[in-house]
Amino acid sequence: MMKKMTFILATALLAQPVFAKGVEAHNAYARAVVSGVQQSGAFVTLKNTDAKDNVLVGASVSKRFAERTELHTHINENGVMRMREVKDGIPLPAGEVVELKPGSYHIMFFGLKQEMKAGKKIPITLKFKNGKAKKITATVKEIQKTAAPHQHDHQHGEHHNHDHHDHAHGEHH
Ligand SMILES: [Cu+2]
Repeated sequence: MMKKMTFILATALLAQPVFAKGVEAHNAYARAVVSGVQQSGAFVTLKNTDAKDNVLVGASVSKRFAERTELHTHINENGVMRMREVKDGIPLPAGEVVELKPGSYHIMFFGLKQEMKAGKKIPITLKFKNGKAKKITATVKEIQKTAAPHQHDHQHGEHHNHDHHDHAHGEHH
């Protein structure tokens, strides 16, 4: 009995450095857009479980989905939200959670080849500064029903819609 417990403990301790390291990805989703719209965005919550800072330096999808994938952020420029490519990547400080979300950091698709319908699964490869890569699957969902993504003048409205959606969802319960 003692021996067995010691063995389990030792295994757990040995296993820890292997499984606790790296960047975890949770809740990956992409914005549904109507047919003909060429751009969309994807979002994911990343947790850097390493003791070292890391950076999300790139993201890619199969050419079957989109021509090009970039990492973007939104900045407030004199009260107007504008989108910018983040050339230096998205910082992932050690031990911290970074949420890619509408109005903030996001993965951006250009030249969509397929309609981004709700429920569709998009495999995305994330690349990190430490040379590691991670495959995630984003589920397409409706984030905003009307305007095309990244009409940045409407960013404020997007937030309202999003909040409203969450609220409405809560009321169902
Ligand atoms: Cu963008």
